[in-house]
Amino acid sequence: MKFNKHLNQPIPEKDDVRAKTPNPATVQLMDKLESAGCETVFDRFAAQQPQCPSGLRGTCCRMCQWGPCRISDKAPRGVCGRDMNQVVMANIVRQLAAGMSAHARHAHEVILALIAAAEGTATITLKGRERALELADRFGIDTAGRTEDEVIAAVARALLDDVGRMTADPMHTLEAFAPADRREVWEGLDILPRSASYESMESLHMTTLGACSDWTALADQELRSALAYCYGTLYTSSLATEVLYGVPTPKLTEVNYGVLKPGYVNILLHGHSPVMVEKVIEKVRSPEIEALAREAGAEGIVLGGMCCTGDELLARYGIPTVTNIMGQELALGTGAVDAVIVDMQCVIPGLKIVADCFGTEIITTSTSNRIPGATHIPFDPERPETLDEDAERVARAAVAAFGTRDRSKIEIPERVTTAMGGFSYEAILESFGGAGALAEALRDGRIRGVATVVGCNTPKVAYESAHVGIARRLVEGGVLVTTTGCASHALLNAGLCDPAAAALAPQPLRGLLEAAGVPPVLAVGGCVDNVRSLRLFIALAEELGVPLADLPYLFVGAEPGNEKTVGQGATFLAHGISVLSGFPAQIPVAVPRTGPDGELLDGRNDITEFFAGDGLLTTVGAKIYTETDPACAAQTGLLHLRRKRQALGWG
Ligand code: BF8
Repeated sequence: MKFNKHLNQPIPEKDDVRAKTPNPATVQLMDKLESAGCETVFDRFAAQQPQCPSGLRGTCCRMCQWGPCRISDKAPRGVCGRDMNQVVMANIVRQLAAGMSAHARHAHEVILALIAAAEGTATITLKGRERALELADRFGIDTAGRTEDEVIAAVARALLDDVGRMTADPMHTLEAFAPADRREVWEGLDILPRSASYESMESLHMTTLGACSDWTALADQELRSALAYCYGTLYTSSLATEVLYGVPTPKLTEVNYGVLKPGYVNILLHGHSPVMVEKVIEKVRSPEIEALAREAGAEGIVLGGMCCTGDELLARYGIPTVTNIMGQELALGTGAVDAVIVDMQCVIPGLKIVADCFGTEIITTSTSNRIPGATHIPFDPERPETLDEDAERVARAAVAAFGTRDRSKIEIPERVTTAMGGFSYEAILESFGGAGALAEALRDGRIRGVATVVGCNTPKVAYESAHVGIARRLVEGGVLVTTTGCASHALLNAGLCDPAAAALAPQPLRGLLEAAGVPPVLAVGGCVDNVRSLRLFIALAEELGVPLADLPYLFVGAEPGNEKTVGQGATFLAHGISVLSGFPAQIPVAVPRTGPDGELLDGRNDITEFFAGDGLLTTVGAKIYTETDPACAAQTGLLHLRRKRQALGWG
């Protein structure tokens, strides 16, 4: 590990990853790719060292053409006069806006597909009609004289409003799902949002040259955007997907690289939007495509999931997951992958570099995501009538890749892990006998706290070591854990989502989990499904009659990477739930310094004070903890939960 003084933390080198990463299959594949001369994210990260200190601290301003400006002791203001607080906060506001745009585009596609399904222009059989009728009721949609499909289309249009409304009318999802006491807090802070699109626009507007120079107003916009992100992109995507493809229920399966099989057509499903991939699965499982695979000499077809598409398919169908964003190149290193079908987001350009080493076919299916050299068969949400034939073409192209590849480089790590996924909000409550029973277990201490361990991977942390190291210790401390996204893949592959892992929990939590037949880490879905964990937090708070901010809850984002994660953390902060980050965000790290006479100088600054000191704590009741060592991070989390219990008199 090399210590980076600008971050005040060690940075892993490739051998540190080998030594610390929890999945032995990772090391096997890293070695194989290295000896094959195939570069990966680990090599490119090493080549980028040392990374720019100004970028690491968020003090580089590139928001106009007078710059770039680097804020420093020597030059404390940019050319326009912006100081450090303004630059750092503007950068964070822009990151959240970018992440929100990604999720909004995802929501837009899913909702347009829902409208098309309800109006009969797409060949999609709706599997979650009850969810739509529940939403119609929650949104106060008039059902009189309307057919069920017309009601569903009206629900979808209400969801679309929350993605794109340009006026100050209330958001349907926020009104329907946010707790009343939280809404009062947000009203008091004047941070109620209009929609995801509006707040993205406003965030970019406020941070252009000569727009807003009050960093506290930018901080308010960060919180306002977090609420737009939560209700306008997460809720809308997750709920619309449930109406389209059904509400998941728990199912047992096997995961990890070892689910790939030599002699079979191995197809990986990667990205975020469920629309094309659902139809492709239908086609792949048809007798015609299965026959095509056999004609090509394959024994059958294996489907495996990556990133959030993988999380969702595990939840809905028990399709095995393989890996996450930083494992996508490694998966191709097995030499066994014939095709990767990718839609939108978190598909790194490096994927194609490794694909070319092994002859793997990449098929892009989103109009937003092009990869040079890939086969492009996009789903256009505004032309839903071609979905069926396009999916058929995708399935045929994927299977055809089997016959054209060099199959001599296949070496699949044997490791396969048992895992249970599919924990929708309803499924979690049902598993434990309802919200009342679960709330009582939290109050009486059988469950010491509830944490959600989520988010990406980053090469700045030894791959997956923080997710697994923290989650395992939280479980050992009696905490019930939910998970999504790339963290979810790490925990699934580590065996923490196996019901047998209940044995890691102390009594009485162990007994509670065994009686419910569930693992200590509940895989709830993709990143947009973080709202399932949020709904769980809200439901227990309502049962207990205790405000969200007072409960022993924690959001853990131990290996943040994508801009989308900025909004995830801010969402939970805005709801009064503290965040444990395994890595410093791009803000100036508050490092205590030694003064000229050897005295210790206070390392605080306004930005760290806002996020990690009294700033947010006094307004929304939550703060960010940053701990890079997994053991220390878990201790910090457990201490936070214990303090919350003590303040409630729960012991
Ligand atoms: O939305 S956890 S790297 S896969 S952004 Fe992407 Fe991060 Fe993975 Fe899904 Ni979420």
